[in-house]
Amino acid sequence: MMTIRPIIILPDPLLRLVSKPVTAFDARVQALVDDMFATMYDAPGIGLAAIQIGVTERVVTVDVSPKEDEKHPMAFINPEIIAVSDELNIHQEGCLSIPDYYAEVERPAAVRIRYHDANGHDHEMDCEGLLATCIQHEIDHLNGVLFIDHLSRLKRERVIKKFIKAAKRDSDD
Ligand code: GNR
Ligand code: NI
Repeated sequence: MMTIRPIIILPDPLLRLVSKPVTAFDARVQALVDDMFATMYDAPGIGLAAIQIGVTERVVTVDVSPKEDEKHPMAFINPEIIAVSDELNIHQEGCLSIPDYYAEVERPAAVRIRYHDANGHDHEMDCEGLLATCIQHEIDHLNGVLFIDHLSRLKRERVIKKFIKAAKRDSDD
Protein backbone atom coordinates (compact mmCIF):
# COMPACT_ATOMS: atom_id res chain seq x y z
CA MET A 1 0.00 0.00 0.00
CA MET A 2 1.31 3.40 -1.01
CA THR A 3 0.06 6.30 1.06
CA ILE A 4 0.31 9.99 0.29
CA ARG A 5 1.35 11.51 3.62
CA PRO A 6 0.91 15.11 4.78
CA ILE A 7 3.98 17.32 4.28
CA ILE A 8 5.04 19.36 7.32
CA ILE A 9 5.50 23.09 6.83
CA LEU A 10 7.70 25.81 8.32
CA PRO A 11 7.86 26.62 11.30
CA ASP A 12 7.27 22.98 12.37
CA PRO A 13 10.24 22.28 14.71
CA LEU A 14 10.59 18.76 13.28
CA LEU A 15 12.23 20.37 10.24
CA ARG A 16 15.19 21.32 12.48
CA LEU A 17 15.92 17.79 13.75
CA VAL A 18 18.95 15.78 12.64
CA SER A 19 17.64 12.52 11.18
CA LYS A 20 19.01 9.12 12.28
CA PRO A 21 20.78 6.64 9.99
CA VAL A 22 18.77 3.66 8.77
CA THR A 23 20.19 0.45 10.24
CA ALA A 24 17.75 -2.20 8.94
CA PHE A 25 16.94 -2.47 5.23
CA ASP A 26 13.63 -4.22 5.72
CA ALA A 27 10.02 -4.05 4.51
CA ARG A 28 9.39 -1.04 6.76
CA VAL A 29 12.05 1.04 4.97
CA GLN A 30 10.74 -0.12 1.58
CA ALA A 31 7.23 1.00 2.65
CA LEU A 32 8.60 4.37 3.78
CA VAL A 33 10.33 4.84 0.38
CA ASP A 34 7.08 3.87 -1.43
CA ASP A 35 5.09 6.42 0.61
CA MET A 36 7.73 9.07 -0.07
CA PHE A 37 7.51 8.50 -3.85
CA ALA A 38 3.69 8.69 -3.70
CA THR A 39 3.88 11.91 -1.65
CA MET A 40 6.63 13.48 -3.81
CA TYR A 41 4.86 12.77 -7.14
CA ASP A 42 1.52 13.95 -5.75
CA ALA A 43 2.91 17.27 -4.47
CA PRO A 44 4.53 17.46 -7.07
CA GLY A 45 8.19 17.84 -6.14
CA ILE A 46 11.55 16.72 -7.56
CA GLY A 47 12.81 15.54 -4.16
CA LEU A 48 11.64 14.65 -0.67
CA ALA A 49 13.39 13.94 2.64
CA ALA A 50 11.67 11.63 5.17
CA ILE A 51 11.58 14.40 7.77
CA GLN A 52 9.18 16.31 5.50
CA ILE A 53 6.59 13.62 6.30
CA GLY A 54 7.64 13.63 9.96
CA VAL A 55 9.98 10.61 9.87
CA THR A 56 13.42 11.34 11.38
CA GLU A 57 15.40 8.88 9.27
CA ARG A 58 18.06 9.48 6.63
CA VAL A 59 15.96 8.61 3.60
CA VAL A 60 15.64 10.72 0.44
CA THR A 61 13.69 10.29 -2.79
CA VAL A 62 14.48 12.20 -5.99
CA ASP A 63 13.18 12.35 -9.56
CA VAL A 64 14.60 15.20 -11.61
CA SER A 65 13.41 13.88 -15.00
CA PRO A 66 11.40 16.43 -17.03
CA LYS A 67 7.62 16.10 -16.46
CA GLU A 68 6.94 15.01 -20.04
CA ASP A 69 9.56 12.21 -19.83
CA GLU A 70 9.31 8.83 -18.20
CA LYS A 71 9.62 8.71 -14.42
CA HIS A 72 13.09 8.10 -13.04
CA PRO A 73 12.59 7.45 -9.31
CA MET A 74 15.74 7.31 -7.18
CA ALA A 75 15.95 6.44 -3.46
CA PHE A 76 18.99 7.30 -1.36
CA ILE A 77 19.42 5.83 2.13
CA ASN A 78 22.04 7.34 4.46
CA PRO A 79 23.39 9.55 1.63
CA GLU A 80 26.72 11.33 2.21
CA ILE A 81 28.57 13.88 0.12
CA ILE A 82 32.10 12.54 -0.33
CA ALA A 83 33.44 15.19 -2.76
CA VAL A 84 32.39 18.59 -4.08
CA SER A 85 33.49 20.59 -7.13
CA ASP A 86 35.29 23.92 -6.75
CA GLU A 87 32.91 25.25 -9.36
CA LEU A 88 29.73 26.75 -7.89
CA ASN A 89 26.30 27.03 -9.42
CA ILE A 90 23.36 29.30 -8.65
CA HIS A 91 19.94 27.71 -8.92
CA GLN A 92 16.48 28.95 -8.03
CA GLU A 93 15.23 26.67 -5.22
CA GLY A 94 11.90 25.98 -3.64
CA CYS A 95 10.83 23.59 -0.88
CA LEU A 96 7.58 21.70 -0.31
CA SER A 97 7.92 22.63 3.38
CA ILE A 98 8.14 26.37 2.50
CA PRO A 99 5.34 26.61 -0.09
CA ASP A 100 5.30 29.40 -2.70
CA TYR A 101 8.69 30.86 -1.76
CA TYR A 102 11.60 30.70 -4.20
CA ALA A 103 15.12 32.09 -4.02
CA GLU A 104 18.51 31.64 -5.65
CA VAL A 105 21.02 29.52 -3.75
CA GLU A 106 24.71 29.01 -4.53
CA ARG A 107 26.12 25.50 -4.04
CA PRO A 108 28.87 23.31 -5.51
CA ALA A 109 27.97 22.61 -9.16
CA ALA A 110 28.83 18.90 -8.83
CA VAL A 111 29.01 16.44 -5.93
CA ARG A 112 29.94 12.80 -5.51
CA ILE A 113 27.68 10.94 -3.09
CA ARG A 114 27.78 7.62 -1.34
CA TYR A 115 24.50 5.99 -0.30
CA HIS A 116 22.66 2.73 0.17
CA ASP A 117 19.72 1.65 -1.96
CA ALA A 118 16.52 0.28 -0.40
CA ASN A 119 18.09 -3.23 -0.37
CA GLY A 120 21.09 -1.99 1.61
CA HIS A 121 23.53 -2.14 -1.30
CA ASP A 122 26.31 0.46 -1.31
CA HIS A 123 26.69 2.88 -4.26
CA GLU A 124 28.56 5.99 -5.34
CA MET A 125 27.19 8.48 -7.87
CA ASP A 126 28.42 11.66 -9.54
CA CYS A 127 25.73 14.31 -9.60
CA GLU A 128 25.65 17.54 -11.59
CA GLY A 129 23.09 20.06 -12.77
CA LEU A 130 19.64 19.91 -11.17
CA LEU A 131 20.41 16.52 -9.56
CA ALA A 132 23.42 18.03 -7.74
CA THR A 133 21.32 20.93 -6.48
CA CYS A 134 18.46 18.66 -5.42
CA ILE A 135 20.54 16.05 -3.59
CA GLN A 136 22.35 18.79 -1.63
CA HIS A 137 18.98 20.35 -0.72
CA GLU A 138 17.74 16.93 0.48
CA ILE A 139 20.89 16.05 2.46
CA ASP A 140 20.54 19.47 4.13
CA HIS A 141 17.03 18.40 5.28
CA LEU A 142 18.53 15.28 6.93
CA ASN A 143 20.69 17.66 8.99
CA GLY A 144 17.86 20.03 9.91
CA VAL A 145 19.01 22.62 7.36
CA LEU A 146 16.61 24.45 5.00
CA PHE A 147 17.48 26.30 1.78
CA ILE A 148 16.55 29.60 3.45
CA ASP A 149 19.54 29.03 5.77
CA HIS A 150 21.74 29.75 2.72
CA LEU A 151 20.16 33.23 2.27
CA SER A 152 20.91 36.48 4.08
CA ARG A 153 19.62 36.74 7.65
CA LEU A 154 17.20 39.46 6.56
CA LYS A 155 15.61 37.28 3.86
CA ARG A 156 15.52 34.21 6.10
CA GLU A 157 13.91 35.98 9.05
CA ARG A 158 11.35 37.63 6.76
CA VAL A 159 10.25 34.23 5.42
CA ILE A 160 10.17 32.57 8.85
CA LYS A 161 8.11 35.45 10.28
CA LYS A 162 5.59 35.18 7.45
CA PHE A 163 5.13 31.44 8.05
CA ILE A 164 4.83 31.90 11.84
CA LYS A 165 2.05 34.46 11.23
CA ALA A 166 0.28 32.15 8.76
CA ALA A 167 0.43 29.27 11.29
CA LYS A 168 -1.03 31.54 14.01
CA ARG A 169 -3.86 32.61 11.70
CA ASP A 170 -4.62 28.96 10.93
CA SER A 171 -4.74 28.00 14.63
CA ASP A 172 -6.98 31.01 15.40
CA ASP A 173 -9.74 30.08 12.94
O1 GNR B 1 10.36 20.23 -5.60
C1 GNR B 1 11.42 20.77 -5.27
N1 GNR B 1 12.08 21.53 -6.19
C2 GNR B 1 13.36 22.00 -5.99
C3 GNR B 1 13.82 22.98 -6.86
C4 GNR B 1 15.10 23.47 -6.74
C5 GNR B 1 15.93 22.99 -5.76
C6 GNR B 1 15.48 22.02 -4.87
C7 GNR B 1 14.21 21.53 -4.99
S1 GNR B 1 13.66 20.30 -3.91
C8 GNR B 1 11.96 20.62 -3.89
C9 GNR B 1 11.20 19.56 -3.09
C10 GNR B 1 11.66 19.63 -1.64
O2 GNR B 1 11.28 20.46 -0.86
N2 GNR B 1 12.53 18.74 -1.26
O3 GNR B 1 13.00 18.76 -0.01
NI1 NI C 1 12.87 20.82 0.65
